[in-house]
Amino acid sequence: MSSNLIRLVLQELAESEGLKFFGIVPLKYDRDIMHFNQWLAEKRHAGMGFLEKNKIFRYHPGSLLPGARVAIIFGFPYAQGDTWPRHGETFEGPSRVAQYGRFKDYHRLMKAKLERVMESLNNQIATSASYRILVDSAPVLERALAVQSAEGFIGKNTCFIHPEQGSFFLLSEVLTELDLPVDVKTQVAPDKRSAEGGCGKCNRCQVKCPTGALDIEYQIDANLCLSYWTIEHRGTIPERFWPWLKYYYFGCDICQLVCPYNERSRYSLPVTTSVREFPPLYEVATMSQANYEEFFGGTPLTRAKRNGLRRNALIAMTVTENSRLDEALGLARKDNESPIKETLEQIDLWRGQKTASD
Ligand code: B12
Ligand code: SF4
Ligand code: SF4
Repeated sequence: MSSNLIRLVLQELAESEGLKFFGIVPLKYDRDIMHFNQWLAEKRHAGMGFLEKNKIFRYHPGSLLPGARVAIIFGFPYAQGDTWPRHGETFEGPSRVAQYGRFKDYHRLMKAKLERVMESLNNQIATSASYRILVDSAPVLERALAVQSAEGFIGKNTCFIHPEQGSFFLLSEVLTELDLPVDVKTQVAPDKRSAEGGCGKCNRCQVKCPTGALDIEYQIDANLCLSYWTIEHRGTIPERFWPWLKYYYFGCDICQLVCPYNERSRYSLPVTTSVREFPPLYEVATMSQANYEEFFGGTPLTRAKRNGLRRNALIAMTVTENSRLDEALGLARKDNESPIKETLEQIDLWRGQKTASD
């Protein structure tokens, strides 16, 4: 089968599963490893010690599958219609969950889809070549791999953006023994904007990031990123970040919502994937282990763990002066668990200072 035909087959198979096929790329990214090491050396990864581990795989993604020759890059679209307000409107509504967190069993779902794509590809080209599916959790630089495909570029918000479809998709890769022809890429100059993408002079994400986490273009400072604090961090959240939990109590989509490439959001979550409704903040702040499993089991929110979500909900209730805050605090005071106990102390101080200044 010719290489053009293989690409068409991959595209069709991906589309039949509600996925996007981005391309076929080589298993190396020397320049990005340099950026990555610099980023770690400058401690921009905050408390994410896991990024310092498994260096052998991060440096040589091919070592995750003996005999691997290339990676095939796929995207799972997840936009659900959220938009950033323009012209003086406000970002209304209760504190929310970032769009990628609103559906269940992403890893299992994606793995099953990619299994079917690869089985079918192997059948069609009559081979039993081995492959390995990487869904989110692998110790590789997924964006550095993806950006070598023919479609897409890295924006100043550090996301991998498709010039026509935006950035609301999760990345997955399949490493394969197949000797497939890799993409020939039209290089996108970062300071230009063209049909292939590029930010040009736009800096909306930098200006709109509420905490200055993107002040250096193309590099994120996780120490300042709300997504880091509300998902990855295990202790208490410094008070300077609290005001922004009125927008999101899990993750943050602001630097993507403001991006002109996402204005059209033509990508959206496949209709077969159901979006989860989450309970009000009071329920989250006071949930038992059993409630936690019922509300959030199988969703990306489990990354923050039960007490991380309770902490976030208590803070969001505090900054929005939720009418059930005292009730929630009363229940939370009955346990001594970390980081709830420390967060309660911070809340008392916060409310004391607010009363003094009123
Ligand atoms: C750690 C991590 C985080 C951290 C750090 C984010 C970050 N930008 O690195 C935190 C917790 C903050 C985070 C947040 C989010 N994340 Co995250 N995260 C990861 C993870 C596990 C590792 C990323 C990593 O290695 N970062 C280290 C930096 C240095 O590497 P990098 O971002 O790939 O760097 C690229 C560029 O910035 C560039 N670069 C780096 N330094 C420099 C310097 C210069 C001068 C230049 C020119 C370029 C350059 O080189 C790299 C690629 O070419 C990946 C999965 C994976 N294994 O890759 C998901 C991943 C990046 N996250 C993802 C998502 C969806 C999110 C959120 C949207 C979730 C949310 N709604 O809250 C936010 C987005 C925040 C943002 N603007 O990035 C997706 C992104 C998909 C996409 N379309 O890009 C990924 C790929 C997961 C996936 N499988 O889909 N995440
Ligand atoms: S996810 Fe939010 S806090 Fe983090 S860089 Fe983007 S806008 Fe800033
Ligand atoms: S908002 Fe503008 S600067 Fe930021 S990633 Fe999008 S196009 Fe690039």
